[in-house]
Amino acid sequence: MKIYIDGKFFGERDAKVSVFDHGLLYGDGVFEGIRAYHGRVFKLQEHIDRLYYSAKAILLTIPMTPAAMMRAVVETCRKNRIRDGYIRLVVTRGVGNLGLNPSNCKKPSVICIAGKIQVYPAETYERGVSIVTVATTRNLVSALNPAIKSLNYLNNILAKIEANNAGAEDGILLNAEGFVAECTVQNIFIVKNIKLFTPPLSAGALYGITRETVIELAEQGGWPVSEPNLTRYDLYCADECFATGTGAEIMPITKIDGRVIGTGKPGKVTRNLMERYHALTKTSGEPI
Ligand code: PXG
Repeated sequence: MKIYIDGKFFGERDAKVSVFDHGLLYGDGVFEGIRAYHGRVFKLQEHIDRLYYSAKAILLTIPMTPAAMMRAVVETCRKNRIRDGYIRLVVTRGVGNLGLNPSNCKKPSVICIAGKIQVYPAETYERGVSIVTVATTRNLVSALNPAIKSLNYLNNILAKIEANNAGAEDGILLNAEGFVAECTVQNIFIVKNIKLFTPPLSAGALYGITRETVIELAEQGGWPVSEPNLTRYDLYCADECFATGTGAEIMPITKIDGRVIGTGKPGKVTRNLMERYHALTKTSGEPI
């Protein structure tokens, strides 16, 4: 595997960052998880836009243009002969001293890794997953806004540990007010009376690219989508529920906190969206 670091490619053994990089010392940096399907990078422009907005929000100036960043991603895929895969794009604050102050870091580092993707077995999509709400609340929007896709993922990791300990396949984070925010690395949707609902970003959700794609697909299909605050009651009483993310795509959720959702099987609307999402991955994206 060839890994891109600051304009050069390195073998796996030589692809290293400094122990003084503030990405490591403080989780000071931003990232993206992107997928390639059939020799195309899916939603590349959207991921690059989000990366630059995340960087802007933490006052990190990425030392290359968005166009050059897109070329670096495509080039990394080419060098690794990726047609279907997972791409991890990381921008760290760069090397500084042991102090917190980011102004000691002279140059952010850009890293791109393109490899194989570990997909969920088809059986998981056919039965749907069983998940739980966790006690760890989502980071406050006023403290560390979850809209920033930063290298500091401990809030999500703590939620994942709780879900693991409960024997569930993932966790749902509520915000400090008790409204639904999102799953550990996925947004959440419910379907009720042929209408779709997903939490607003102000509830502590990431501006998910799959979320946005699903909203577009739903509207094209004639199903209205709205973004009200949702409670656990709304989840429990939904007709259908699913999670969205680059890695898992559209994942049916059939059990929450031990309660069966809808019929207990992936619903009609969910299955229709899954089908149309797959069709989209076959036909669009930046050619490698
Ligand atoms: N919420 C959070 C907190 C995320 O980290 C999403 C939602 C979904 O966003 P996209 O743009 O992918 O639709 C994410 C996605 C993975 C993985 O394995 C995904 C993320 C981070 C780490 C791993 O899919 N981010």
